[in-house]
Amino acid sequence: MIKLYGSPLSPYCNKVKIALLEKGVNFEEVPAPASQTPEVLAKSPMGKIPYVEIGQFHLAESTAILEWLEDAYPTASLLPATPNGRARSRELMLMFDLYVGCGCVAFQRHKAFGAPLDQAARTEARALIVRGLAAVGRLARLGPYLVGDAFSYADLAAASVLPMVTLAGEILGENLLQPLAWAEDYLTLLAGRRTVALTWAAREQALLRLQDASSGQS
Ligand SMILES: N[C@@H](CCC(=O)N[C@@H](CS)C(=O)NCC(=O)O)C(=O)O
Repeated sequence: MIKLYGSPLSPYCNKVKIALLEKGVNFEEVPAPASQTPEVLAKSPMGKIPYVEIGQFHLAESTAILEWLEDAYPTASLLPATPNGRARSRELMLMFDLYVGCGCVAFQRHKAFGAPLDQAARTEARALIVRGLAAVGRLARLGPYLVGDAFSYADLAAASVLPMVTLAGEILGENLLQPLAWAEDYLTLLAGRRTVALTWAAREQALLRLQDASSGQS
């Protein structure tokens, strides 16, 4: 059985989890923090989460794991049929991973762990989110999924990052998704998908647990 190491708060872990659920692959989630211990570095060379264990084979980097899954379980494909569609789906996933999600990290750390978030950091992180979402808006062709009529890499990246955008918006006191006219309907569509709903619920629970733990400390 595939073991997925990581945390429900990590968008990269959630990408992989949603893919596993979408493909109906048997897997076990193993809660694990990012770490620089030799044991973790042997499985994840940067010490980051997620990483997976597939028998004796270890693999890190969410996109490499997705591609492995796509090769190993090509039915229930998470990529569109055409080369252009596949490339667009991958491109959109990168917009979420590299820009929108990265901008959200500071807000999530602030919420979950009480990490400091001063005005300069907020402004910089907000700008990255806004720019990334504008890029998503330029590329997306809702049909009703981001690249046509089937749920693909682009959507599982969106499903992993958009809850963080909502959280960042709550902290900033604004709806960061407002420029995307389709965002509300799209979020409803995602919420209705079992694989996404399960992942969002686990994320919410993990956030609440952390907040309870930190309020217990104060
Ligand atoms: N490019 C990596 C990013 C993974 C990543 O940055 N994970 C975070 C948790 S969300 C982490 O492990 N951070 C700890 C670190 O950077 O050392 C992927 O797609 O898997």
